[in-house]
Amino acid sequence: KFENNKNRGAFILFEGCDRAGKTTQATKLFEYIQSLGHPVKLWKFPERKTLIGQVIDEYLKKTRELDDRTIHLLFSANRWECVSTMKENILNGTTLIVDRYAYSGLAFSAAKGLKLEWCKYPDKGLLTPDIVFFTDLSSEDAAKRGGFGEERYENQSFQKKVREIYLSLKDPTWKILDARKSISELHDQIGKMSLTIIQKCKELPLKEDLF
Ligand code: ADP
Ligand code: 2DT
Repeated sequence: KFENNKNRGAFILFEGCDRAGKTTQATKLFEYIQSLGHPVKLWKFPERKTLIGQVIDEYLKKTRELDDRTIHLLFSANRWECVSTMKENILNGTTLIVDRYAYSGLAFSAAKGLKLEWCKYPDKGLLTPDIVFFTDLSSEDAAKRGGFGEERYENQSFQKKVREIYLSLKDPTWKILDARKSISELHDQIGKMSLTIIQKCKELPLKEDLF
């Protein structure tokens, strides 16, 4: 289960509801880490460019209908098809900043009524993030950040359910951030914690034991 991997990169994950600032913070963190000269890449799930990703994209754009379990499994397969590349990057010393991952899979599918245990299974054994930043924002505050978009799930009542599931996961390792703070205040907080984890990870094995 463990690799002997000195000087590996870190796997830094951002999770949270729509509009909570994940993309803003992931991008700022990427620029910051890059400016310090560390090898770093920015990733986003779903990865819409692969064959599976294209089907997911159509589903999100509502040009394709799929059964709830089918789309759940496709989101998971979309992570599995990227995992060897992610692993290769990390073991080569590149830090990955990832925008959404398996926790989004749990929160969004469970919010539709699927059982959490069922939802977890397909992602069991995926690469485990070294740190998870959960940007927390109420659906009311999220709605104030401009109208929701046209994609599936982009409405206040569904986002409220998603947030409840996320918070019920209560993973003690998550760093829960108050997304109402200013962009720069959040960035300072995230930047400091990320540098610490990047140093620490150099000596720690990369884990593949998600869920
Ligand atoms: P997400 O990726 O979580 O959906 P974004 O980073 O795209 O969120 O941010 C959604 C919107 O909120 C954008 O218009 C962004 O500029 C704005 N935003 C992001 N962070 C903050 C913040 N801390 N305070 C106020 N507005 C923010
Ligand atoms: P954005 O590209 O705006 O983040 O929207 N989703 C994502 C799932 O339902 N399951 C998953 O496993 C993942 C990664 C969250 C992507 C949308 O897809 C949802 C919002």
